[in-house]
Amino acid sequence: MKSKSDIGLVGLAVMGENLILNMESKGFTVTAYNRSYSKVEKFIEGRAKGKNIRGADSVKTLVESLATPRKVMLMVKAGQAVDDFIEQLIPFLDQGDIIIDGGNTHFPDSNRRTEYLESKGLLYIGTGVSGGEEGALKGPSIMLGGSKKAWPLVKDIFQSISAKVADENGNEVVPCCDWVGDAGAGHFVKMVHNGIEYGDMQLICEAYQLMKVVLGLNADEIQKVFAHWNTTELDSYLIDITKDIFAFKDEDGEPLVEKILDTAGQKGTGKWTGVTALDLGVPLTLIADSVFARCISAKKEQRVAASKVISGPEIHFDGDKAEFIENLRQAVLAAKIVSYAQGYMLMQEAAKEFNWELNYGGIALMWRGGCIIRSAFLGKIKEAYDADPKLENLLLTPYFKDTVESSQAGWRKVVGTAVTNGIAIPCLSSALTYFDGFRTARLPANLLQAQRDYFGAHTYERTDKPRGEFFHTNWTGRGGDTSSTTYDV
Ligand code: 2AM
Repeated sequence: MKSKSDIGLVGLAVMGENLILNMESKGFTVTAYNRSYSKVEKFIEGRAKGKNIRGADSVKTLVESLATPRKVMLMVKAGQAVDDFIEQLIPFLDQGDIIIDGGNTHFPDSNRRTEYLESKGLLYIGTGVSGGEEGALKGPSIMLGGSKKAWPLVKDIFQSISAKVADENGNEVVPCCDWVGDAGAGHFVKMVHNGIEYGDMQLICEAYQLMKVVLGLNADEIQKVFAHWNTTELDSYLIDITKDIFAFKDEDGEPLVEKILDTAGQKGTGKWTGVTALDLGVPLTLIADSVFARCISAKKEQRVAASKVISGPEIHFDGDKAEFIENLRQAVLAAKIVSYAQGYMLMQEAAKEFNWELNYGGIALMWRGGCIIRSAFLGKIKEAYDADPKLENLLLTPYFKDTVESSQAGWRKVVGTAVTNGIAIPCLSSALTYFDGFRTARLPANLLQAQRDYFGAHTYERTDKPRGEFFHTNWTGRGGDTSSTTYDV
């Protein structure tokens, strides 16, 4: 074992342990530390035995065991525990040492901590780590942000342990790990990743509901559809596991999925994404609807009660099932494109707001492997941003524009069939509504502005006058000519 460790890792829950084992397997020596020391002993005597991993029994011994500049990665519970550990570490660290938070941190905390630690002469990294327990062990997607000066010092470690995807010659050498941007940018991008994950999952669930309820397909038939979809542009980890879920039988030979209660849980990252979009004024409709879909699913008792009181249409389908399934595939693909276009818009708006220079093509590349939303499709996004790093909206690039245009007839039929049959498809339909709004030159917001001006004198701009000139009308003859620039209602 080297006399000094390359990195220290704090927090021996399963993600932390797996990251340590992954680092060690790539030739790095790691010091392991945990608040409760018993976990260190158990790890050193167990999974870490015989490996280049040393245990530390205090923060002091942890720091003393590290080569300089020291690198300490925290994999502890997000929130106060991270701040507490930072405070414990600071007295032992020297200028230029690096603290890395790899937990599920909300990005404003990483913005704050970067500034705080830089003010003390230290460097900070907030990084998203995606791919679950298996990813942590075998190759996660790693999205780093914080003090840019720290990047060259940790690049080798993180790119070595990350997932890899193929280069243009088919060799699995391109790391799904890159520098995203300053301060909380890494955790921001991880948050958007999770929001997109919510959307992708909900789209698949809506497709399942239509196949089951409208077409009357059974689990085996649905399994075959997803297996086929996975050979198309929808090729992705989530479609792949969905196919496996439909093949999985309970002890009595029945599909397990049909026995699972239909109430979805959530840990809050989808909600953060939606709230951030509202804060920044970005129409992130699909992800927001996927969060609300989980919320309505959680109201099981209310839904069961309502289902007994409120009636809907009878299910009726006399079309061609194979044709409908192909339309459905196109609908999922088109809606997914809308979702990613919206997610990228959110990142672009955040970049403006927080003064980040985000690496958009690199983000698509980081998501190509290792993480939950990994898919072939992300290669196309990378190509689009490589061709035009200042791209405003993915829907305007040739590949995505052509795909959505050629899918839209099928997409509209699917949404129409769902609406006629009374099947809730919040994401498939709201994505279509967004798409139609986005491609409409004149929306009815002229009337909205008139209403605002009527009741609140909020003023409006005119089509026959230059932008930036505001008008107020005395709509009723009562009131006055005073606009809300002087008073607000
Ligand atoms: P523990 O084993 O001592 O509980 C995941 O929960 C990891 O975060 C565990 O390693 C846990 O340490 C650590 N953790 C949770 N809350 C913490 C806190 N307030 N301070 C330090 N570590 C904490």
